[in-house]
Amino acid sequence: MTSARRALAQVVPGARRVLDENWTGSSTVPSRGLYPHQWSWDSAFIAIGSRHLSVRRAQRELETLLTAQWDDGRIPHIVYNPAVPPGAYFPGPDFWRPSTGNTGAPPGVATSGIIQPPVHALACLLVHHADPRASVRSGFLARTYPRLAAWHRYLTDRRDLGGGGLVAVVHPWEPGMDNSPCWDAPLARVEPVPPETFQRADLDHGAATDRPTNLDYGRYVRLAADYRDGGYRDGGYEDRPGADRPGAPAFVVEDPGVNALLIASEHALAEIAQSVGADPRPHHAGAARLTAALLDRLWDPAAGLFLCRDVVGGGLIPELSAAGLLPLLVPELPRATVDALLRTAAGEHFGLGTSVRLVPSYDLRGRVFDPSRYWRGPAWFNVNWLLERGLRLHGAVPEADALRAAALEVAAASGFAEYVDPYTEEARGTRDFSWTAALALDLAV
Ligand code: 9YW
Repeated sequence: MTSARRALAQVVPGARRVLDENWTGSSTVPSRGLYPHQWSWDSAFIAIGSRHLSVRRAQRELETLLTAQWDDGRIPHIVYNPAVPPGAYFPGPDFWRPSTGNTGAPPGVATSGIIQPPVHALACLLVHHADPRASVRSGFLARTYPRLAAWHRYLTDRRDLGGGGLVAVVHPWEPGMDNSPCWDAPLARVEPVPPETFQRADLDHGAATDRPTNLDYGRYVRLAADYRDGGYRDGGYEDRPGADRPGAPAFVVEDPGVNALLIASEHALAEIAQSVGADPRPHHAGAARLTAALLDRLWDPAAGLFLCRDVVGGGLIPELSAAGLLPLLVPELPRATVDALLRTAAGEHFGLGTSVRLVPSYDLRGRVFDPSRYWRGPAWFNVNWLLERGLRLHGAVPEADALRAAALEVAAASGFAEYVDPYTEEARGTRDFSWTAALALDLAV
């Protein structure tokens, strides 16, 4: 048997086992030990895979998350499982409760107050595609459409903190790439809380050399606590420029990955609108506006990559992250930009198809590249799944085929690892990780 065939034969039963073991009855935990609750973008990726096992389960996954939506439209990044002891994960549910005021969080469900990348409309559409007749019969899109539309409205209306038509994130956990080197400069302005004021739970399950540092955590806690204590208010301080704007978050970044995913999801929402008899045109127009703003504000021709914008400090952040390749998911990207991104992906900084088979999360030549530490170098399966889709969308079929084959082989060989060393492809982080299993399954079938 060839290694590609062997990988395929292992992926389907292995991925099914992981997804079954991590299913709680209403959603799927990313990992039983390290991440024992429901995470927002994880659930979107998980549903994309679990639709091949059970469409009803994939629908339930997404609808459990959407039920935790706040009044302002935000989808929280964590929905806590009340059956799990509060100390099993830090920050636990109590952390996010503001001392005063009504946040508009739904009653009866404990959630965080920050967000993650908007992959949900894309996931809902793909779940619908898995069995359109059953989906229509069950009213899945009719139920999810208004919530997805409110989610996108929250992002475009309340999170355009830079005023240039893009969504901004206010915490490094929001773009889902917690300790990306892109955050080093904006985070350096944040005063960390003292380490003795919080108790990390992640180090009980993961190697300290694979995880963010204590200093990172001190800053994450400061930013999250400040946002919470400000009542999760977004905006209202734009007319007070400068780093000391009262009430303004210290960390405000426009990330190309988050915005590219919103554009892809806005196109999916147009298709969803069409199938439920709503007007798709506002979603197409929204996607076109975001695409223009993305090109205008984040494209760096010299790097041949999209970069992050530091809204508080001003200017583009000169770090090359795989998030900058994700605009390949945008259908209306100009051909010259697509070609430049393809050259960058294969070039010395990401080495795709030349020095590595899976794209690393960060510049192989970067000043702080580390093949083991989380989002500072390792290859992640969700990023590679997104890139595979983007390559295919723009006609780079041999590159997409090679990436697909490598992802399947490495997912199975690594025990469905959370991430891998991009050079050696050795497993890092936790094993039996749900989105690795789900996305491998999606690539396999
Ligand atoms: C943490 C659950 C989450 C992912 C994020 C990833 C990590 C939480 O795990 O963050 O405690 O480090 O960075 O993208 O959604 O899988």
